[in-house]
Parts: sequence; structure tokens; C-alpha cells
Amino acid sequence: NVVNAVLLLCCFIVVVYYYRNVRRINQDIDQEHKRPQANSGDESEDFGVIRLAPHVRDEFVRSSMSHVIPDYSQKRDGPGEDGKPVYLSESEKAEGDSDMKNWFMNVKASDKISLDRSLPDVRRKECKDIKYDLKKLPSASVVIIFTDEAWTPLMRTVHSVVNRSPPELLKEVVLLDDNSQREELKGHLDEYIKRFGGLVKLVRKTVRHGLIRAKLAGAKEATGQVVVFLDSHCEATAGWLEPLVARIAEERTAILCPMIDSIAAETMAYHGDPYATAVGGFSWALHFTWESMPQREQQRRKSPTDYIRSPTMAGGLLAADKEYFFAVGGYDEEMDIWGGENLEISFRAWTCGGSIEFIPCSHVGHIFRAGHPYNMTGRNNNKDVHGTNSKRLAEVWMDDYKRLYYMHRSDLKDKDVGDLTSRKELREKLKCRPFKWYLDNIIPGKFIFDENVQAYGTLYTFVDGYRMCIDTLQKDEKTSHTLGVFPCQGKGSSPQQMSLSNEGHLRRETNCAQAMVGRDQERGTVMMTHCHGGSDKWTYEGQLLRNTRSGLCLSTDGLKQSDDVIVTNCDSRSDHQKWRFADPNK
Ligand code: LR7
Ligand code: MN
Repeated sequence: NVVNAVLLLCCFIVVVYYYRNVRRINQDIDQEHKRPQANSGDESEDFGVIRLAPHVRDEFVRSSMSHVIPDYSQKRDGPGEDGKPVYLSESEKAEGDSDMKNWFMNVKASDKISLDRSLPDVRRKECKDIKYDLKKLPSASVVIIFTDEAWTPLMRTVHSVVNRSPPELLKEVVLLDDNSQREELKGHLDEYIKRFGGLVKLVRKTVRHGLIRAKLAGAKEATGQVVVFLDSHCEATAGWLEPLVARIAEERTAILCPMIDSIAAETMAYHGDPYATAVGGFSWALHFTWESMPQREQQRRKSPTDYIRSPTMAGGLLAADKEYFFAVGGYDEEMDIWGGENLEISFRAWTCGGSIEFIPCSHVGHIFRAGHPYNMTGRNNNKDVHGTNSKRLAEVWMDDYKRLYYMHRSDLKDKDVGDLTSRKELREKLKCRPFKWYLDNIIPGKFIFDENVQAYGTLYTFVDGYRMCIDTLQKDEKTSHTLGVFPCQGKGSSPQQMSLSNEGHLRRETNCAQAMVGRDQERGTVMMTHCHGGSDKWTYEGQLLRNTRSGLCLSTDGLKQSDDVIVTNCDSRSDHQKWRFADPNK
């Protein structure tokens, strides 16, 4: 009897235990379905009482996806399909126009387009022919940072990534909310992403991080071997992810950018160029610029699908081995809100043993906006975040060449931009090369105003006790424009700085002075146009600045302030033609 009672009790205990465990398992599964973002990716994550290997767990989590990936081989009809533009009707136009003012994009048009819209496959044929062994490639986490982004562009970014990434490669999407305030991004978003099972993880920041710290925070959440960053108004196209992870598998220290296609802010029309080969450069004011691929890079590449080495990147769209990304310094945490981090990572990667490469077979669209639909004021009421972020990068990475930044921003010379010690220590620790090495090897030919030049400074004549300076008169230097004169402004006035290069070009950063001489051959104006080998040459004899093609000399004869400067017959006695270069800092 006693034996029987003990046996019964044992049976009872076993049964109770069994049921409790089954219930726990079921509850845990339910919990997972309700809390998709709970997947922290920790290798040993405990799913209740069952432990799952990471790849099994991913499948397990994903099986709860209610999102259906569309079949893009079938033709889809609807607004914006196949990347076509959307034009609003008369009655909708007013709303679209006001969106352009408030959002710098036509949200009304975007709202008409399916979140799963089809896009043209803009890759060239050679790209489509490449076969990837997905089982052998590393997995990727796609980090999308946003602050108060409009709903449809944000979700279309997510949909395009989920729809067009091979499940074998896409470990997760990390949506990093940089303290958005709009209601729909609060409750509704948590609800919405449940359709992606555990695949889309939402991370909220309740203080504004600014995009640089937001990227860092997003990358820290990533559990894939590769981390890919995207802006929150992008669309990934067919085959975008494979070539990125494949190149990282081959070269762990390469930081990669897809080709950035354009999505028109007004119509959402998708435009990509399969043959695009532009690379990134920079201006001394520390803005990103597009440049054409240098000849030596054209020669190095063996096939049109080869990566393109680029001196810099635009910033928003990039892929890197996660460990390497942090090992090489992540981003500068003290950079605020917007700007500077793109050139910083570029200079850093190249000088510290890595590289920046563009991957021609990977195409991602980006909505280019004419402004920022969010507050750009940083900590301590800083209204110039790009300027102060850039000063940080100049001070840490540019050695003495930071002077070229201060030529544009003399106002920042004495500005406190926070402690730089840890970034300087990083540079020491990684034994990074000097900035001069970068200039000589990675972007040779970049014009340096005051090196290897015959003369540099503000260029002026002195007539009747009055200094008149050559001046751009605030014209847009990205295009051609006439050169003018203005009373000298002194101390670091950038629109008045000129260089006479060793080749004899009278120039500024990208534009060279061309004499525009009238029929009479006796008088003309001066046009600043993009420099090239055949740009006009000038000689500096005595004090005359002679244009060798026309034989005429630069002169201020008869000019008032804000007039265009002229070229006219040379006369070494005329005070209007006696030119001096002055140290721009005096
Ligand atoms: O405080 C902020 N917090 C954020 O999370 C400010 C912005 N953001 C988010 C924002 O919602 C967006 O998703 O950060 C992302 C980038 O902001 P955008 O889209 O306003 O920036 P942008 O496209 O004008 O700027 C480019 O330069 C920036 C410099 O700091 C960043 O590097 C951007 O990522 C970068 N974008 C691109 O490179 C896209 C391609 C453009 C080209 C060429
Ligand atoms: Mn952007």
C-alpha cells in the first residue's frame, strides 16, 4: 500500500510537471508571437524550456509571419508600380504641394503607392548572371534609423528589404526610432511589425540621439555578422544584398556602399543607372561631393561587376562586418544630429587599413529631400551641427590639412567642440596613416589651395587708397559663373580666396578662371568654370595677371563693387592691374 501510494504520488508529480511545462512552452511561444522584438539574438537565448540553435530559432520565429512576399514575376498594376512616377489629380495637388514644404517629399503621392511596389531591376546583365552560394555567405542585420519619418516611405523601406533579401541572408531588420513624436509611429508601429514575425525588431530611444548615435545604437542591436545601414526612405531592389555580403566575406575590412539610385521626392519615380560609376569626394568645407571614377581605378577593375574604390561615401547606405565596424571606431559618439560622420568614417577607414568601396551590382533607391523635416538643433542649442561635427573630424583626422577647413570656417577656429581625447587615442591605437598619405594615395589630384602653387590668398588691387578684391559674389560654385570684385573683407573671407596653381590655372577649389573676350579682342569678363587640363593659363609677371590665350590682363579699371572683373589690354603702369596676393588671415 505504501509502495502503491508512493508510486501514485510520483505519477501525480510527473503529470503535474509535464502539464506545467507544456503550458509554459505554449505560453512562451505565444509570448514570442506577441513580442516579436524580444528576439535579442543572444546565441544562448532561452525560449522558455526549449533551447533552439540560432538558425532553427529564426525559422521558428519567422514561421509566424503573416506578411506575404509578393511574386514579382507577375505584372503588378497600380500607382507607382515598376517605379513609375505618381501624378496627383487637381484636387490632390494642394496637399502634395504642402507636403513638399513640410516633408520635402510628396507624402500624398507616396501614400498612393503599394508598400510592396515593384521596381525595375536596374542591374546590368553581368550582375544578374552572378550566382551566389547563399549557404556560405554571412548573415546581415539591416539597421534603419528614423526620426518622425512619414509612414509610407518608412514602411516601404522595410517591405522592400524583407521582400528582396534572401531569407538565408537576412538575420533581421532593426528599426531604430530616434525619439519620434508622431502618434502613428508610437502605438501603431509596434502593432504593424508583428506581421513580420520576429524578423523586424523595433528599438525605441526616448531621448533624441541624432543620426550618428542612432546608427551606433542600431548597430549595437544587430546580431548578424554584417551590419547594413539604410535611411528611412529607401527602396532595396532585386539582388541588392548578395553582392554586399559576398564582398565582405571576401574582404572583411571593406566598408561597402550600394549604388544609390534616386527616388524623386515629388513623384516617387525610381531612377537607377546600371552603368553608374561615380565615386565620392569631398570639398574642403567638408561636404560630400560626387566625382567621376579616376582613370587608375578604371584600369584596375577587370570587370564591370568589380567593386569601385571610393575616397569617401555619402553616409546613409553602407554595409560592414559588424565586428570590424566597431573595431575601426564605429562613429564619433560626440557628433550630433546630422553631418560629418560620412567623411569621418571615410578618412578613418582608408587611413586605418580598411577601404571604402561602391558595389555596382547592388542598387538601393533613396528619396533625395531638399531639406530636413526635423529639428536640426543639437545639444546646447547648437544650430550648426554640420560645422561642429566637421571640426571634430578635421581636428582628429586631418593633421595640418585642417587649415583648409578653417579657410572656409575661420569662425570655428576657437570654438569648443568637446573632448577629442578618445578619438585621438583611437587613431594612435590603430596606428592610422597621416592624412597626407590619404591625399597622395587615395585622392591624388585633389587641389590644395596653398600647396604646390605660385601664389595663394586674397587677390586685390590697391587704387586711391582703396583695396578691391576678387570675389565670387556668393555665386553658386557648383556651376559656371562670372567672377566679380568687392571691397576686401579680410580675415578668412573664403569667397575672396584665389590660387595661381603651378600649371598656371587661376582657380578656386573646383573652378578655373576663363577669359571671355569679345569680338574686339580688347576687353572681356572672366568666367569660373570646372577646371580641366585645357583650362586657361595665366602668368604673374611683375604684378600683371596675364591670360595667355587672349594676351589680355586682369583689371579693375572703371569697376564699382559687385561688378564683374574684366580683362583688357595689359598696362603695367595702371594701378588697376597691379595685383597682389595677401595672406587671407590678415
Ligand atoms: O536626428 C536625427 N535622427 C535620425 O534618426 C536625424 C536624422 N535621423 C534619420 C533620418 O530619419 C534618416 O533616416 O537619419 C537618416 C538620415 O537623415 P536624412 O535622410 O535627413 O539625411 P540625408 O539623406 O540628407 O543625409 C546624408 O548625410 C547624412 C550626414 O550625416 C547621413 O549620412 C545620411 O545618412 C545621408 N544619407 C545618404 O547618404 C543617402 C544617400 C544620399 C546621397 C548621395
Ligand atoms: Mn536621407
